[in-house]
Amino acid sequence: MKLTFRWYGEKDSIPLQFIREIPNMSGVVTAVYDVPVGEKWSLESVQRLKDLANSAGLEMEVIESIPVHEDIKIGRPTRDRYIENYCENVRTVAKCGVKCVCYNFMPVFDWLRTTMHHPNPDGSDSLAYSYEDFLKVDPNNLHLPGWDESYSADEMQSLLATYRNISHEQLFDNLVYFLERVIPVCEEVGVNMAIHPDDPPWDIFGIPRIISNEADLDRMFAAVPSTHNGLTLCTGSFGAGRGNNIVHMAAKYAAQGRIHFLHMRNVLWTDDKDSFCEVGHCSKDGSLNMAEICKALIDNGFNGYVRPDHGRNIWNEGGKPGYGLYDRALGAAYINGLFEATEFSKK
Ligand code: DNO
Repeated sequence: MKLTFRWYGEKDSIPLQFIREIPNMSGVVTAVYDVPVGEKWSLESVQRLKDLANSAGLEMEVIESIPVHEDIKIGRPTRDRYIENYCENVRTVAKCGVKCVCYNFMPVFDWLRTTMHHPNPDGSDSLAYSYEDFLKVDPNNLHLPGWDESYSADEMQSLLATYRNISHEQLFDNLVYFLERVIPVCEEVGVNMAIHPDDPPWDIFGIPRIISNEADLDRMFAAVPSTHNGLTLCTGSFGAGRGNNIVHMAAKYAAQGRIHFLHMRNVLWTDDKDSFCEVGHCSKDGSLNMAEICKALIDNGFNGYVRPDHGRNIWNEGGKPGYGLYDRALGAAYINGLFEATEFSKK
């Protein structure tokens, strides 16, 4: 595996040198953040990120994300222009040595939590989703740090209204339409697309979500079989869905050569509904068996990019919720240990 770390570009408060000092760290996962969704990224802006990473001794082989414009997800006539831009962006990042692009196809909302500061028994705090609190959430008044995009209340309302008239089938067809045009470019330039699952993996606010479980992935891969059409196995996102067997999914999609990117984190299911909170990375801290997941991946030939996903807020760090340095660095150390031990035990 290749260990990587998410870095939010020059505005990130975490210096590249600190990332470089994490054991076994190979590179950063980043994006161009100052171009509106759907527009083209200049070669210079991507090259600048690469140069910064390289001069700190880090690679930049993974982009997270090139966001997908809502018109593509909705299937508006303007989608063709945005898809062309998307293809152009894939070509541009490939020119700078990028091998993997993480993206999602969630309407309007990327990850959703009901609190950014759930107090944990160990004194840390973390992101959490509570079924009870979700019932009180007003979708028109959400402020969730870390998203690729944010909307005004009016835009949010009109988008929600549009999506309430879009079925799962239509959304899926729009994903296939997008992939049928983007994947050939990826084949040409050697980039793997890695779709990020819905987080949490179920419909929210009455709008459809289509990458929530194994059946959804199978349908997507059947429609566009190229192995450049792959996934980001986000253990925490899929793992919030109690019907998802992550060990089985890890084994199956690793064997198919479709896991291009791995987000490793644990979640703890906190009630008998669908509430969960984010915890430390170790198996003992949460509801997922991280060692079994790692073994399933390695046994089935996984050798891709990995990054520690959201950490808790520990040691009074503050900063971007989920994306502080400290607990993600602990997560990286844990991932190193898991992979090393699992690989060693196979010898
Ligand atoms: C959350 C992240 C997601 C992810 C996007 C990919 O912390 O895992 O925001 O970057 O869904 O497009």
